[in-house]
Amino acid sequence: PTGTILGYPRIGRRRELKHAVEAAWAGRIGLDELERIAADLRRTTRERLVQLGLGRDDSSIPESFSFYDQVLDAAVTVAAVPTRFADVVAADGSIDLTGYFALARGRAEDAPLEMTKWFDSNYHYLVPEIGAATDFHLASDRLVREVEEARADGFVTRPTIVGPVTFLLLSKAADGEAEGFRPLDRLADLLPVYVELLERLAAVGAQWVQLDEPGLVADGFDATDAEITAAVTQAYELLGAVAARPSLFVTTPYGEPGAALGALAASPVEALHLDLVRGSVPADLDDDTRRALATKTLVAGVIDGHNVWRGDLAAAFAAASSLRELSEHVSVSTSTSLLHVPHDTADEPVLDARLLSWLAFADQKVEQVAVLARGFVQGRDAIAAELDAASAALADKLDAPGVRVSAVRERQAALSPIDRERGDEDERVSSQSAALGLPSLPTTTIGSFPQTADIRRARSCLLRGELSHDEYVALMRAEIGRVVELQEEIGLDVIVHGEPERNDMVQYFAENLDGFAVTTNGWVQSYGSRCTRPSILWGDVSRPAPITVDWSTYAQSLTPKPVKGMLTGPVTILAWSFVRDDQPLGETADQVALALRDEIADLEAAGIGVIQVDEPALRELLPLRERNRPSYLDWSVGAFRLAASGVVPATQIHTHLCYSEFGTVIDAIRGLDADVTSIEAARSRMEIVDDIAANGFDHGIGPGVYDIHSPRVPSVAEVVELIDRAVAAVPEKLLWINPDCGLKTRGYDETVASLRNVVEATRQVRARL
Ligand code: THG
Ligand code: ZN
Repeated sequence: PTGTILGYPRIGRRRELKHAVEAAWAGRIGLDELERIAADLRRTTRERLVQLGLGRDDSSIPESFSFYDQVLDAAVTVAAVPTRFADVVAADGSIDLTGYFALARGRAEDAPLEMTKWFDSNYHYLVPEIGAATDFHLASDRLVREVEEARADGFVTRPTIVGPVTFLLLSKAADGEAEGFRPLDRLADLLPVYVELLERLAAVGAQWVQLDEPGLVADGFDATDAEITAAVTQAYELLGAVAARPSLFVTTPYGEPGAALGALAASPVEALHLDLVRGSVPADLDDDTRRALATKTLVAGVIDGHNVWRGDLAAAFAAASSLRELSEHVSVSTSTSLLHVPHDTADEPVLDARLLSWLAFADQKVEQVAVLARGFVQGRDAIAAELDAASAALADKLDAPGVRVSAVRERQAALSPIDRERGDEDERVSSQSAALGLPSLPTTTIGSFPQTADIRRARSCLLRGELSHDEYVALMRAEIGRVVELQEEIGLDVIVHGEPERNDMVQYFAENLDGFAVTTNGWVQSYGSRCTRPSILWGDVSRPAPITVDWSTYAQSLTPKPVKGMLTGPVTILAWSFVRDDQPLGETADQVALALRDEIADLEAAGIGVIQVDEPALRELLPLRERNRPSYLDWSVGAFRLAASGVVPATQIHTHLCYSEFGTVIDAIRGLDADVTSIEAARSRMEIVDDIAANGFDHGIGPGVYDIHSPRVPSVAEVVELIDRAVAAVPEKLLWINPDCGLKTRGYDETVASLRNVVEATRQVRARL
C-alpha cells in the first residue's frame, strides 16, 4: 500500500466497546452478544477507513482491534499465562474470552496481571509473566478469524500483533523463577508459535502482517543492546524463512530503533516503519545497512499518532520523500497507532471553529495519510491544495489571540533562579512545626474522597442546566461538610476537603485556566475499558481567577485542624493533556507553574497552611532514552519548584507520586524539595523505605500504609506492621501516615473502615515510641 496507519482507536466513537465490555462483566449481556457488538465495531471501522481513503483490499487497513489490551492479546495468542491461571487453558490448548478477561481483571484468589505504562503514552498495558516452564503454543486464533471476517466482507486487511522481541522485553519473570532468569531467554521457544500464526494467517489470505517492535526504541530493559540486536536477528531470520507466510512489516513507533536498525535491515523482513515524528531519517548508516534498506519498503511514520495537531503537512511530505534516498519503495503512515487520539473532530460540537481547524483526531489523520499517499503517486502538485491549507492553518495559529499572550511572556522572561528556591530547610521545618502543631507520625489522606453517584449526578445536572450554579455549590459544600466531619470523627490530623467538585484532576484545572480547551467526545483509552478525555493545551496559560480557594477555605472554616489545599502539578497537567508542540515543553510547563504559583499564593493568603501539589505523572514523561533524561528532569523539576517556591517558610508543601519505583527517580524527588512526599508503598509491603533510607532522603515522607486499589480493608495489625517497618528504616520525625493514593474510586464503607484502622494503628505505634 502507499498509505497506511499503524492502528485505529478501538473503543468506539461513543465508547461502544467500553459499554459493551462492562455490560458483559456485569452479566447484563452474554459473551456472544459482546462478540457480535465487537464484530460490528470492526466492520464500522473498516468501512470508515475506506471512506477516509485507505485501500479496501491492499492490506493498508490494520486489524488492530482489542477487547482490552494488545499485549494481553499477544500473551493469550501464545499462551503466556502464569501458573495461577493455568486452568484458563482448555484441554485442547485454547484460551477463551472468559480466560482472557480473568487475566486482565483477576479472580477471587488470583491477582490479575500487573498493569504498567506503554512507552511514553498515557496508555497502560498488562505485563505478561513468563517462566522457564511457560508452555508457549498457539492458544487463540482470534487474529486469524478477524482476517477471515474482513475477507468475507470483501476486505484484505493487515493483521497486527506485538512482535516477539518486544513481547518478551515487556514481560516479567514469573514469581519464583531462578535468579537471573529473563523472559528474553525463552525467545527460541516462543518463535515457533509466531511461525504457526504466520502460516495460519497466510492460509486465510493475509498478504501482510504487522509486527510491532517499540521495545527497540527504549532503554532500561533487562538486556544489553547487543543482546537485543541478536534477538532481533534470531527472530526475523527465523520468521523470514517461513515458506508460506504473509510479507513482514516491522514497526518501531515512539522513537528510534538505534542499534537494532542494522539487524532489522539485514533480516528478510519486507517492510520497515520508522517514526519520523520522534526520530529522524537515519543518517550515519554503514554500507551494509544502506544496501539492505534499499531492498525494503520503508514506511515513513510522519503523521503524529501521539498528539492532536493538524501539523505541518508539507514538512511531513518532505520527510517521507527524503526516505526515497534510501529506497525506491516508500510508503506513508502514522508515527504510532492512532490509539492515543480521539476519533473525530467532527464529534466536537462546542469547540471553537478556529481551534478545530488546527486539530486532527484519528479520522483527520487517516485523511492526511491518504493525501500524502496520493502525493506519492501523483506528485506533489496533485496535493498542493491540501498542503497549502495545512500551512495556512499553522500560520493562522501563529498569531491567533491567546496563542502568544504578552503578559504571560513578559512574566516568564523576568524569571530568575531565585524564583525556584524554597529557602533554608531547617527554618522551614521549625516554623512549620510551630505553625501546625502536629503530633508525631501525623495522619492524612492523599486528597480525594469517594466520588459518590450523588456527586456525579449533581455534576451532570449542572451540565444539563437542571441545577443552577448556586444549587450545585450548595450540594458540594454539603458534601465537603460531611467529609470534614468524618475525618475529624475518625481522628485524622491533616484534613482534606475531598475534591467532590472535580471531574478529573487535570480536566478540572484545564476548565479553569486560559489556554486550554476541553472536548465533549474526545475519549482516549487509558487501560482496558477505562478512558480519559485529555484537555487540549493550545495557547499561553494563565489563571483568570482563583480556582480552589473557595472550596479549601470553606473546609478550613469547619475545623480547627489544618486543611490541606489540593492542586495538580505542572508536569502532570502536561502529561495528561494534548500539549502545543510549537515551543519546548519546559516553557509550557513554566506557564502552568506560574498559574499554580498564583493559586498557591492565594491559598496561603486565605489561611491554608498545607498545600499539596500532586505529580503522579513525573515518572510517566521520563524519556525512553537515557540520554534525554537529564534535560527532562531539569525542566520538570524546575517547573514544580517554580509553582511551589512562592510561599513563606511556615507553609508546608506536599507532593504525591503514584508509584513505588522510588529508586529510579530519587534524584528528581529530592529535587522537587517538597516538605512532604507521599508515595505508594503498601503493595510492595514497605520495601521502598529501604530505598528511602539508603538514599539518605531527609524530607518528610509518607509511604502508603494501605493499598487503595482494592476494596479490601486492612486490619489494624497489618497497618501496625507496615508502620513498624517504616519506623525501623526512616527517622520517625520524617514519617507521615497515609493511604497509597486518593480514595475517589473507592466506596464509603471500605474507606471509613480502612481509615479507622489506620488511625488506630498509628495510635498504637505512637504509644510505644
Ligand atoms: N486522570 C487523567 N489521566 C490519568 C489518570 C487520571 N492517566 C493515568 C491514570 N489516571 C489512568 N487511570 C485511570 C483511572 C480511571 C479512569 C481513567 C483512567 C476512569 N475513567 C472513566 C471511565 O472510563 O469510565 C471516565 C471518567 C469520567 O467520566 O470522567 O475511570 O486520573 N486525566
Ligand atoms: Zn496516587
